[in-house]
Amino acid sequence: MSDYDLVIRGGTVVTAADTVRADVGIRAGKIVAVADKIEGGAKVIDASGLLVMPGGIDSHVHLAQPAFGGPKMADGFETGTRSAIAGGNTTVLPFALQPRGASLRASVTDYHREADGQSYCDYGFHLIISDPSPSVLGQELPALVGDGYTSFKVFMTYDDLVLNDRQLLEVFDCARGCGALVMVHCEGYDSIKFMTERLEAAGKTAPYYHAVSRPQVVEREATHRAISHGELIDVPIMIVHVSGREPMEQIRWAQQKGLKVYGETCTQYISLTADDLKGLNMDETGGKYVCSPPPRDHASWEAIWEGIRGGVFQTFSSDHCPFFYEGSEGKLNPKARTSFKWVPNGIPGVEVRLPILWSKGVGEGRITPNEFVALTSTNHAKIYGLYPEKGSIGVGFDADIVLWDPNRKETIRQELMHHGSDYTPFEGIAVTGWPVMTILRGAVVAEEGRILGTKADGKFLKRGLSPYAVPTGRTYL
Ligand code: DUC
Ligand code: ZN
Ligand code: ZN
Repeated sequence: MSDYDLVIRGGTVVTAADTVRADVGIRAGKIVAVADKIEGGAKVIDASGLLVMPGGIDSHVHLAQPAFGGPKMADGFETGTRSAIAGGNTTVLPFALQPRGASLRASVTDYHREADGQSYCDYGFHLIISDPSPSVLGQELPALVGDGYTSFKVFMTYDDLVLNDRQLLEVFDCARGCGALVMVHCEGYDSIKFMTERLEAAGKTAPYYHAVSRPQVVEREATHRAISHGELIDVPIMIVHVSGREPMEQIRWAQQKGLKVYGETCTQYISLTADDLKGLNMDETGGKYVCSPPPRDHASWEAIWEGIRGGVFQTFSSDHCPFFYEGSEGKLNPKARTSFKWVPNGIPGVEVRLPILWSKGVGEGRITPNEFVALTSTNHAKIYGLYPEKGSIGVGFDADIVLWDPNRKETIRQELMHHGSDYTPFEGIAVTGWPVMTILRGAVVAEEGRILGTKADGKFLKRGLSPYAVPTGRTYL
């Protein structure tokens, strides 16, 4: 009998730290050897000419989630995680959303009903807190953190999600007490509402005005406010989906001050612009690109790269938030045609995150392959309490691996996608670098766009506390 269930032979192993020519030996779903030459193996995969990298961890995806003005998301767990593995990912962290007035624990149970047995890759949940009542803050959240839901997301906008400043402070204080990490959606509610009403009054209702209604100053103001609240409470926070220079500079300023403020950016902020939202009228394609914060402009892409290269951003995610384009449930539904404010807010992207970052980042000389791994896998594992089971290639890690062809040229097209949406907003983007095989805990689950795994493969990940969530100790109280 062989020592190994699987040996990946002849490839180049790339981690966040190193690039080495090495074979990888796998037993019982774990990496048990990384060495110059590994003999044997019940099964052998020839990885000559390929890079052997940790499977992607996408710590920001929305699946089966009723929110953001959407009648129905285009992906539940089955199609969303299918798309994830086709794109080289092995773990996703979606959200369990608490509707106002509901118990958080009951909401988590509902999401498990959607996910368990329906997931092609491993998954955990962040909690979205929309109603920080005394029982949520006092009992439910501490208990859920103990059960492995160790990060929360809070919103500074949206009628049914927004928290006021006092509520933000209360959630931050609770997170500090529990050791949880808070993710913050930074766009100012009142500013957006003001802008939206003025635009609508002027008859400016087409999808493009979604971007006009929430310019960078709206994101910058909220980012600064969140940072200030985090400083007051002394709780580390993660500013998610950062779209351009203005919010990026706020995060950099906070980091230079020694505050524990982390940054996430996403695929759309290096590959789409607000001009994509322009259509002649409601029947045009602008709605396909409606997401928040909106994509900005080419100067913003450069600012995002500055933040990536300068270490302002630790994670690069998709913010996969898929809706249909056509049909009564889609972005063109009758109500959405009356104003941009009703267009379901979000875009699919879990499958193209890795190729677009590789191509524009590594391929165009902006980041190294090791930085790519850190941004797409290792840092997600470290920040969200999955390390050292997930996020690298070394003895003891789960055998979650993507075999990557750095020379493979593809053009992103809807026909290649495995998601539930009827379109991709990244249609036509040419990339060099593509996932050719995805391995989840030692089993090949996707190869060359073919899905070989099953929706029973993914397991729920009870996450540990994040070392990134430890307060600085500089308190105002
Ligand atoms: N925020 C997200 O995180 N995703 C989609 C829309 C939004 O506002
Ligand atoms: Zn958000
Ligand atoms: Zn999101």
